Amino acid sequence: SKKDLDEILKKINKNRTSPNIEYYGKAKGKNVFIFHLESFQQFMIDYKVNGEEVTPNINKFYHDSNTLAFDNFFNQVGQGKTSDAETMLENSLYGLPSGSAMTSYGAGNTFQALPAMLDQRGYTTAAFHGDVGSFWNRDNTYKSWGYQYFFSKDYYKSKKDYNIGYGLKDKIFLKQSVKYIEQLPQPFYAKIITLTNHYPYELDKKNQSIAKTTTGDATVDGYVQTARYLDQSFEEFINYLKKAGLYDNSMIVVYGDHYGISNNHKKAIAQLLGKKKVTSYDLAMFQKVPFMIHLNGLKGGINHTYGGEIDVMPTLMDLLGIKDTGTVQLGQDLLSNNRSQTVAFRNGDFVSPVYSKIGSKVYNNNGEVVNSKLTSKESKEVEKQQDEVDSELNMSDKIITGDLLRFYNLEGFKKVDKSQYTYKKSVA
Ligand code: GP9
Ligand code: MN
Repeated sequence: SKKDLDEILKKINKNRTSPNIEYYGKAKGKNVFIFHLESFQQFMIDYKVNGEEVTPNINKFYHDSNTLAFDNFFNQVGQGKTSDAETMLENSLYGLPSGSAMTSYGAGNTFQALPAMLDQRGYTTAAFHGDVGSFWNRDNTYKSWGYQYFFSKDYYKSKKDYNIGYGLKDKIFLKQSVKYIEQLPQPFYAKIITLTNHYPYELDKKNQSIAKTTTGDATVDGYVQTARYLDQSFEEFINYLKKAGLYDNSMIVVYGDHYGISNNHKKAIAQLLGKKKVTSYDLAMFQKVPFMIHLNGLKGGINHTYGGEIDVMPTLMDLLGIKDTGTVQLGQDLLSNNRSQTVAFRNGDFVSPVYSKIGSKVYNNNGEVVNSKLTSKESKEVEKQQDEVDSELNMSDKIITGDLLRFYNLEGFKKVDKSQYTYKKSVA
């Protein structure tokens, strides 16, 4: 009800951070790319197999002097996987405790999403993906989020060997996407969702350019091979942008949506990380995914703040110079100096620079279990963090399951009219 929303707003208002003036508005009016690296984890950055970098091009981008990268950035998805990542990135709301928010609420709910905000500021907004439009209910949800265009599989030329797994192979997908991107009126906001680096990490022979790992775990060992393919696809895409003259006037945001190797593969993970065995703490750290922002003239470097997908939208809004003093969002700008660094996982566990809580165990940042060593003051601190996490997840669930944004009049924002968007394309 409206009353729930008022209570939530009170808490959100208390947690609002102030933007970092060094970065505020730096991307104002620029084109924006959100480049989604499917199942791509942070540990792959600079990772080598037999002395060979698996993803040299993504590594180069990561270390570019105009790239701002975050090396303590966590995926926070639940069962909704990719769709949870998308929900967090563009709404700063969590996915649900079970199922997918996009599937269950994407069509019916009111949202105040980033694409809609930009749409209302004169941007062209478009999403690109090589799977069918109905997957994760994207074809409905994207309308609610203010996407003017959704180029799904129907928009792409396809032959039998163009596809693998869920859809088009990334290189083929990206090559054709650029033809559409070039025609978008600028400034635009374009989200590009890759697909090939997806479980079970299959790749046709001619696209294999690095040997599989040798953990003996069949679903794990192909991961570096499809990650390498993704790396090459990414490089090709960057080169297209340079050729099209879009590289220099765009903010390019690159992120990994969630783990590629699940916790069911502990032995293989230990081997990949060069450890005897992995603890729950190691597995929590294994949930890091890349988050990088490239923009000409942006002060780059590697930022160590703890954060996650929920924090992306406030970060981008500040960079774009969009006021967020009234928004209903649960994340905080990663560049803000007074942000909280407690990162919630969807199951209520959390990590932070000092203490992390996984199940009932409290870990320090050396990965040691410290439950019995905490002073009562420290225990209280951890409890406070847990309360913060629980309340954040709870608020998010209320907002989504109660469709609370329908009661909220965000200053300067016009309620999205879904009927003005159609993504139809006659299928040949
Ligand atoms: C499907 C793709 C995969 O279109 O986005 O989703 P995932 O299985 O990673 O959630
Ligand atoms: Mn995914």
